[in-house]
Amino acid sequence: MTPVRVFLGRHGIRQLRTGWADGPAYITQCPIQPGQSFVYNFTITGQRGTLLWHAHILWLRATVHGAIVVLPRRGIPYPFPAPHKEVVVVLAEWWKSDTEAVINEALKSGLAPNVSDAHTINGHPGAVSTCSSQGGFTLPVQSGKTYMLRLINAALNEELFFKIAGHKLTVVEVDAIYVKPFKTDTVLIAPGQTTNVLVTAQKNPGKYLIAASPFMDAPIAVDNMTATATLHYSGALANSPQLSPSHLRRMPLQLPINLPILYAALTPRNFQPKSQ
Ligand SMILES: [Cu+2]
Repeated sequence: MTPVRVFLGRHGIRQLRTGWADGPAYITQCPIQPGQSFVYNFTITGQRGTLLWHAHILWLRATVHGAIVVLPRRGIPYPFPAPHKEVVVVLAEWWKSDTEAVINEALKSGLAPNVSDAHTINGHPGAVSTCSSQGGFTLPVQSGKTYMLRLINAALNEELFFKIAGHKLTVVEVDAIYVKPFKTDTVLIAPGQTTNVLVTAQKNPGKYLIAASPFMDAPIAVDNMTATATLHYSGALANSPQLSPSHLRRMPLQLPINLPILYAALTPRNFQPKSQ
């Protein structure tokens, strides 16, 4: 791979008095040259929540990205019951080709860039017929416990639906701002955005499909691959036998009903919580 210059940006961090260290390359700062290093030194004041950092030059953000988790100040609780566990879930895209070649070709031809070959949930596309890794990301849960998923859309350009079969999601935070909690089947997240959801393992112990698929309401090409992961119950409900790993493997995967399809234009509008 050719060495490339890179610049890292943090979405949503208020860079008080360090604004020179955030923004697109060549505007507020020169990119970091190959072989060089740069330490971003900034103070986060009065902020907490889930945010995204990614490379901010050309299309390097396709793979150079990650989560920023700012916890509340010590002793200050969440404005909702504390979850049993917190899990970062990064949704992204995957290309077979070099993404720099893809964007350079588009800039040269003036045509839309090629779309990605798969979507991913924590780096895995899940059960995709053209991919040798069939496993995908697994979210282990214990019956009766509540988990907070810090969902991040790190895709380049695509808005993504997120859904877990049989389980409601309670949205508690969007873009590092607490919201009045509301329940939904499906979350829609735009690139660069984050959503924290609570999910309680209160269904029959088993395996449930987790899915991320794109939303597009314009007649342009889009990667229409659905990324999948699995929610696994590892504990047992009171009065029900402990599930052994081999038993769990044999259980049928519970599929989500009504995963929004591409061009499901009504869904984003329906997703708006009712104002009260
Ligand atoms: Cu950005």
